[in-house]
Amino acid sequence: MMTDELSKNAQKVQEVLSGMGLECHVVELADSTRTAQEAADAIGCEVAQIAKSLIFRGKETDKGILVIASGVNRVHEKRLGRLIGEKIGKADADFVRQQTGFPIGGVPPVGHVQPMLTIIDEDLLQYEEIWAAAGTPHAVFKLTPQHLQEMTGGQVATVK
Ligand code: 5CA
Repeated sequence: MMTDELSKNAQKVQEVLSGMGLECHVVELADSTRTAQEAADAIGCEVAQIAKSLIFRGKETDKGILVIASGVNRVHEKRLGRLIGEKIGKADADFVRQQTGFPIGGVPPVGHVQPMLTIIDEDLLQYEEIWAAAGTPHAVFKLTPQHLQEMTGGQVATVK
């Protein structure tokens, strides 16, 4: 079930995608897409096909780090720290909002107020189609892993 008009945040994400010349369409669903499990249930896809955009925080530099992970994977923080050369911690809701401009549960892979170092979970590359959040806990869009790499310039790595 999609609504005709997108909410403000979802519209913002749609504009970013269109501005990049991508044929991606944001859809707003009646059901919650706040978590990867809820998003998969609402869409009717595997949880592993959900590209969850997670924000971490560099403990020394205080920089935001974006990890786009498969919905089934838990990010191994020590491994991620070794990869980027800095110890990392979890971001709280305020930090997420400050870095991305979006609320937890709706953080998209692109269109953030602060461009961030981006890591892409290699496990996402095996799927023909994946789904990402689009600005609200009810908005998502479908894309390919190739599109995800192009739009974010992210580094593909093992994150789990
Ligand atoms: N819309 C869905 C899938 S498209 C979504 O955004 N899923 S998510 O997994 O990327 O976003 C939820 C994530 O936000 C959780 O995995 C968790 O890492 C983070 N999170 C949830 N609650 C909090 C909180 N209170 N503080 C910090 N991070 C949180």
